[in-house]
Amino acid sequence: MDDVNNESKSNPQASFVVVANRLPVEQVTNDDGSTTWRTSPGGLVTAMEPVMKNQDGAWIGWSGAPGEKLDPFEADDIKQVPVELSQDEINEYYEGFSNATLWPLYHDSVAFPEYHREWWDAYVKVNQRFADAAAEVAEEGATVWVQDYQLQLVPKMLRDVRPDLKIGFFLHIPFPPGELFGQLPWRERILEGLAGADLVGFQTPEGAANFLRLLRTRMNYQVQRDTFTTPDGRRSRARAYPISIDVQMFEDLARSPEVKARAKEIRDDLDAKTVFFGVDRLDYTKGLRQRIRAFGELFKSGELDADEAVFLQVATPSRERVEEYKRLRDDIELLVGRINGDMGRIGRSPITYLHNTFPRSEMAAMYLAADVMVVTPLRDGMNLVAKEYLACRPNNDGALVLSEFAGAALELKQAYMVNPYDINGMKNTTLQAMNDTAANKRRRMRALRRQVVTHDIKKWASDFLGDLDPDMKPDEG
Ligand code: GDG
Repeated sequence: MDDVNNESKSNPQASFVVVANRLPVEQVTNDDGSTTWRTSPGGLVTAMEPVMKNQDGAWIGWSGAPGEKLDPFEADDIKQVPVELSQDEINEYYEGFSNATLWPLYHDSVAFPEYHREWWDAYVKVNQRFADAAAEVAEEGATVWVQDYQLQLVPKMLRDVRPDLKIGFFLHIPFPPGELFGQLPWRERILEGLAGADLVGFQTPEGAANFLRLLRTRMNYQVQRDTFTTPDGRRSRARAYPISIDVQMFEDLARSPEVKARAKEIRDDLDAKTVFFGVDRLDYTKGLRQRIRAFGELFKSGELDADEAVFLQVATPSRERVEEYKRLRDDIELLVGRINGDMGRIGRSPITYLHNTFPRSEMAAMYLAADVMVVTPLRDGMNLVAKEYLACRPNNDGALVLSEFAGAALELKQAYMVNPYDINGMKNTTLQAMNDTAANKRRRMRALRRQVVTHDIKKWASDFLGDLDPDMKPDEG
């Protein structure tokens, strides 16, 4: 993490602008009680860094705290342009419309989406604020890349005032089929909002196809292959750009002596022949209920022996103020407690459950310690955890159990594939992954790693930006 230069600039201008719900920085409190900003090294920042540095880039986003009026500042050569959100807007735009309407609706309605007109009003208002900020920061002819479901109205709002810009949009979560999307009382506004971009990117070809079909059937736009024409005659495209990870960074971690030593410590502490591992944000889309139920049954039937196998599940705290997430946490903890209570003994629990966030090196050590990685979302845009596990297996050992409903399943075909709604199927495939021959596992792992190594996060950014503006195809190096 890099310390940030807090020198403020009132009106930064940039030729490349990222617009995302959150800024890539977090506020930290020093020992003396003062606060500074540090860049938080997520995948998106890593992908954008080379472009940002070459291009004089700016990042527009919310700081994460309510009601903070902050001046633009510079962090790690990136101009940070904070957008303010009041507590009411956090409740209605962020926790409400983004996370209790769009999130469940776009994930197959695995939880019930709530529709409230006040939430929509806040969504429009906040999207307008982000669009205004982008319009102010972007230089003449600049490229602006808008990120994710919280900001789907921004492309059109921005184009209305700045037709000179090249506007890209990328959706990190699935884009649902028309049967589900059609529930949204504001469906046309969202479609128009997205269609304001020159290039609309999705995780999978299905997402792009769902969007294009809706443009044709609900909006009467002309659609030909991946190209659509808006009523004012502008031609734009919608395509799949499966996101990835910084493979080299994870592989370097996994090869480092510290992480290797820590992985050994974890294995010693778990003291099991087979370590199964899951790590997810505690989110109802991730299939945690079904996964834990499957493990509970495997331990109960004796197909897994609690003296020989352990299931390590890290559940990262997430959206803790949203009702559905509170319920989920209670359910999961009840389930884990019951299984460990029924099947454990003194000094030994079949499930080690951690509700916590860990540094990236600890994540790498856990990936390295795991014999079988279990990734079983009910629906997921991509799923980076699956790719991170593969990046951390340079010795080509280990096994990946993967839900066919993760976007990643389209690329990671050699995984042990499961339908997370089919508990028996999931149990059988998990056992198969454990018991398969070393040669089979190695063959699968080699192919999986080849896919990830040749499709990293830099290639993702470069493919998208190259299609949006061929002049700015960044260095993939
Ligand atoms: C959305 C889409 C899409 C988790 N716990 C810790 C930690 N993590 C990191 C993982 C991984 C990331 O969080 C989770 O990414 P996923 O892709 O698995 O899931 P979402 O958060 O739902 O992300 C998803 C993604 O956007 C990108 O487009 O793939 O489909 O839903 O990187 O490593 N990281 C650290 N400590 C933790 O405890 N350091």
